[in-house]
Amino acid sequence: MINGKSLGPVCLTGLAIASLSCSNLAKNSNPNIVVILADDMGWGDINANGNDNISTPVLNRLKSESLSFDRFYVCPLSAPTRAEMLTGRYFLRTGVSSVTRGYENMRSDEVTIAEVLKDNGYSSGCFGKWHNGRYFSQHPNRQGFDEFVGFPVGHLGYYYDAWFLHNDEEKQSSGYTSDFFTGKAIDFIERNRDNPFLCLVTYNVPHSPFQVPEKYFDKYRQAGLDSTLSCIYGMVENMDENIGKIIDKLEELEIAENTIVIFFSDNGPNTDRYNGGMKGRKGSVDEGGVRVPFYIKWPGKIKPSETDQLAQDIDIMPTLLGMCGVKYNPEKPFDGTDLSGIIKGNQKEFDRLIFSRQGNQNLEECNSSVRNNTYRLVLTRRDTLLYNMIDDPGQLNDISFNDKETTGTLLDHLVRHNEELISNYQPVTTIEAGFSEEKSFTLPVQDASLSGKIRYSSIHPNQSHTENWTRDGDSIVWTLNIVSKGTYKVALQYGCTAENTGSQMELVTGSGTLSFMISEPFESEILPERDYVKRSESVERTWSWMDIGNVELDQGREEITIKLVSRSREEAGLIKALKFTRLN
Ligand SMILES: [Ca+2]
Repeated sequence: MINGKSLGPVCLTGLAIASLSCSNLAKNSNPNIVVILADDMGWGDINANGNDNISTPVLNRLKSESLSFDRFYVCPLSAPTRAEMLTGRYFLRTGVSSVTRGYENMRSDEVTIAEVLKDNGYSSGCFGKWHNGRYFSQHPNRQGFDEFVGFPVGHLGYYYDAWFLHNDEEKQSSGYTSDFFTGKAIDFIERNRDNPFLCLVTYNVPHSPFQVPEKYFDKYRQAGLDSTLSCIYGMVENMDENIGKIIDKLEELEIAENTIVIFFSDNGPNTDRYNGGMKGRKGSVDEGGVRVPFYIKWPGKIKPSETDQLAQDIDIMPTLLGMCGVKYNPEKPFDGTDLSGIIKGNQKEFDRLIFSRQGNQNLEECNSSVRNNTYRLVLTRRDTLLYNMIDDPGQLNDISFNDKETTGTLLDHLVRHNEELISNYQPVTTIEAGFSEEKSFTLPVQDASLSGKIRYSSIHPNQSHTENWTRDGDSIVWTLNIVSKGTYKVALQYGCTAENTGSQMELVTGSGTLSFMISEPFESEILPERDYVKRSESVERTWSWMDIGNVELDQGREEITIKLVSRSREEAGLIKALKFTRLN
């Protein structure tokens, strides 16, 4: 008996160790992946790209240790680039076409790189800006990321102590956002050091509003740069330091050799500034709007060098799967190309067509372009322009009249490419809610339609609130598709001075009308001024919540309206959002 008792556990322990080391061996053959994405940073915002006014020692070193793609292209705006990176497909196929009002939403049945890697034993985390949909099925947790610490929309209103989502839970951070997201990414890397992981770090800089800790700003201001540039370069330098912390952590954990690190930006620079003499900036389909730095590093596996191979964001997913040896047959075909052969140096560079476009309109109503090794053809609402990018990288001389053949050929490619995309394009702007696993959902006013005199607090609906509730009968309405019937407790996010309390309001849904009154004052305050440049975004304020009662939402199409019935004074207050918490 004594022998039996002591033998049992020994055998079990031995087996457990054997199986653990066996699975670790299998897992460790897959490299970790860290993808770092900047927001509104141009090709020229790196010292190693010829910018003597900015200090980016970490990115300089990363470039020198990487294969640097010097002809790397993304979309003119944020959400489209992110959808293309995540799926390997042109943004219009994914439902995405712009940056706000639901046009940033990616279809939930798109298969992301995180989902594929997860199926292959990876853990996955996303830290920072998401911008491909805020609602339940579009959330990073339902698009393959085990962990999300960030914000779902196009920008934050305030970069200190910001409100963010930890998975589905809303929390308040502390400190400057880039520092905060870096800390969370490092924490994820530490916890996952022993298994393969995908860590996506999506900084929200140097996107506006222009806020950065003082010392970064002061350095550039004292060097004589203007406030805007000082803040932008300060934001980039702070990000550069934070990227250094991530790279140092990989080395400290001794996993750098088995980790692929990628750095790039989501579109061209957000202001006119040094960008290597290229034409265009963020939003433009010219070279400067869509060409960004792209570095890929894998010590011992990727030879540090520079390539002029044309490449783009839709190549990232097929290339990473190729680098990791992950077999995957996409049901929805990739538009991108697996460049792992180019990266390993066993495939010759090749010419190809890189398409760029804005929005979801037909070609006559937007700007578009197509690029190959030699030429860029640009189609605007008025003109068809052709540039020789080797002789004329700044796009100064239109040669379409002299080279009608190339113009005709490229125009033909551009038109056929766009006809196919536009004819299959379907936006996902209707809000989907009421999933059985969904505990609550929030409807921000930025996704509502406003009527009467009610207006947004900024020209950008993103992160705005509504104001000017000054006329009885005015309302705002959200259109939803409710997946399953449920009863919800509803709360209103608002601000209202003591003298403006007492207005009669209504919440109207398909199942009836709920009357309520804003009776509890909340003096909503604008957060302390920390902008270095006057903002076009909404100011950020403090908010309160009030319960307004319970409602039933039926399955199917639902319109949810907040209506001002009768004011007690001039204005009824400020309204930011509605929150629905499921009771059953
Ligand atoms: Ca951007």
